[in-house]
Amino acid sequence: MDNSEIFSNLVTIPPVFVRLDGRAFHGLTRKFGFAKPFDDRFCEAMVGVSMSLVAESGLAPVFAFTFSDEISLYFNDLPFSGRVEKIDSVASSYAASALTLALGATEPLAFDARIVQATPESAIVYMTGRQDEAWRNHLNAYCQQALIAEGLDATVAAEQLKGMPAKDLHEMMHARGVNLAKTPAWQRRGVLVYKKEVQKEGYNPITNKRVTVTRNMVTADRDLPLFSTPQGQLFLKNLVGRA
Ligand code: DGT
Ligand code: MG
Ligand code: MG
Repeated sequence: MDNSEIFSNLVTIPPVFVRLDGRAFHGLTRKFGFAKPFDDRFCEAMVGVSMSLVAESGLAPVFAFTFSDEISLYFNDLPFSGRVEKIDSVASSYAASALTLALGATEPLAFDARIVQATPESAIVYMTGRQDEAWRNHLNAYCQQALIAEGLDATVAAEQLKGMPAKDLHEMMHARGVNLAKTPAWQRRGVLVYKKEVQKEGYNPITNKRVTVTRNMVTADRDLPLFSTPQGQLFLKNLVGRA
């Protein structure tokens, strides 16, 4: 039989990132009236989706990193024998469903998905780059909001900020009494969701004794180190090395 499903055998090998990004979320954030430049409820919903992807989706990424409307999932082992179409479509549709439920949305929403081929070394570079992007996005979002509050049209504000060096954006907000180095860490550095080993007190009814057991708990770290520093690089090395 002629097989026209020409991409169905396209496979990739781990490690890889799968990056999900909300489709046209400028519209979604407007519809929901999310706070600008950062909305706690939206961020917590994205963190919830990331936790669900790590713990419950069956896809089993090692960790998830999220900021703005994107989530990067890191895989050391791939589901669906590495089949690209399956991985991208299941990950993005799972995220869309989970976010719809988390927000109580009454209209459908969507994520796109792409695979980023990695090595343990390039994974560290990738994560440092995404956190850089979170910082740039944070600077831009605050400045854009400030200009709009001063009466500028959104398009004009965006034009004015385009290509402005980070230092100048920082200065611009400083002049308005906002120190962008002091905003909540999750806004500046993103949120990491990963499995953390925790010791739990338990009780063995057979031996009638208290026991300490080690459990893997999915946790969200909202106070991340700066990945570009030596401490941050070590943090990433340990993270990427997890099985
Ligand atoms: P795309 O990804 O090309 O389909 O289009 P968008 O609109 O999703 O664009 P993108 O992904 O570059 O930008 C993310 C949008 O989400 C951007 O319009 C800002 C918005 N957004 C993200 N986080 C927040 C938030 O905390 N509050 C508000 N008000 N908006 C947010
Ligand atoms: Mg988007
Ligand atoms: Mg985005």
